[in-house]
Amino acid sequence: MSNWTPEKTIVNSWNEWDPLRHVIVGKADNCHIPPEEPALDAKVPEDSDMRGQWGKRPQETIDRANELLDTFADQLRARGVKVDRPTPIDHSLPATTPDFHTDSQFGCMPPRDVLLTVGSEILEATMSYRCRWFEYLNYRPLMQQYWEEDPNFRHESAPKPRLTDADYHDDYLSEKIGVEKRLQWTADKFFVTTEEEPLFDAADVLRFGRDLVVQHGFTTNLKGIEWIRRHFPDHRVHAVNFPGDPYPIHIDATFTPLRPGLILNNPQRRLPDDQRVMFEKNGWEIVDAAQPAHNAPPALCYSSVWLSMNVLVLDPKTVCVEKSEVYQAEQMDKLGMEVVEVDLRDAYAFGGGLHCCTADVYREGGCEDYFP
Ligand code: DAV
Repeated sequence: MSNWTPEKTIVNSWNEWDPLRHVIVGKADNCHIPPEEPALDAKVPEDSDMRGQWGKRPQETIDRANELLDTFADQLRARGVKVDRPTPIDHSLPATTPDFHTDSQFGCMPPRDVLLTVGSEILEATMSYRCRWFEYLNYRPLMQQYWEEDPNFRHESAPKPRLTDADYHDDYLSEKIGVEKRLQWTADKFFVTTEEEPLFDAADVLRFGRDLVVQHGFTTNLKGIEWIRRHFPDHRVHAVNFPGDPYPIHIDATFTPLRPGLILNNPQRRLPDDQRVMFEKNGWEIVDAAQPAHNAPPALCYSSVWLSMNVLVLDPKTVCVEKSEVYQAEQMDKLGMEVVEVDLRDAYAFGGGLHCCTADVYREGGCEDYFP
């Protein structure tokens, strides 16, 4: 007879700032630039060096990104944070379901896009790109281990979406649209994804204890937000959008809570006044983030220069900031945060910065109500 008994708490994280004790850091192994597909194409800026390219990323960039991610993991361990790493699947394999086919996958970066930790639960997001449909498999060995060890761990997976052409507006794909028109569309909340079925990426969600703040944009639709609301009935779920962003995917280079009462907001992607009410009523301050140190993203990078504000908070007084982002570090210092410098810029192309490339497993503390 088996004597298997799960017995310790492994998974617990309710917000973005309580003291971090256990985290997953992504890996760059075998990452691919996926072939064209509707939602992804809409994100690649029209003048980007990535247009029209696909295939495995150059090996020297993979090696360099892994070197930086390994060093970041060691830095976290040196501060007493337990670090787990995923088990990369073969991203060169095509992905085929009865509804779609794509010739390659994406990678196992960044974990924040796929895994949403809420309390004792880790939820695998639906995802909204075909090339990322199977990405959860990179994390299954860890999920299985947590499940076996932690009797309270809830391993959940949102309904896999069909991702047929009906999920995407084809207007978004026609000829050169131009940034002006894209800005008008995002102000009108007309995004590349339709309301065919619930879609969300985990990185569109920020956790504030009892409240979840979710960005409505390219990667998360209103039905995705409604799905999250029904799935977490003890939470209040708030849809937000940031009209200044022509390519709104993922909230974590736009709106960054640092500690109870303090949030950085991207000055080009200001939270509209009517959506500020819950923060203002509860005495939260929303301050403009410092300017990025760079005028352009690195080569073959999907993200904008605003990865400068994609920081990882270790506790309400300590924050990891990318080493070259000197203005962001200076602002953190003025806000009373101790800054831990992390060299990560050469890994940005793999899907993001310090918040992106991690996923919470355990932070101290419980579920507080910050907006009573
Ligand atoms: O500003 O390009 C990047 C977010 C990546 N998770 C941006 C958003």
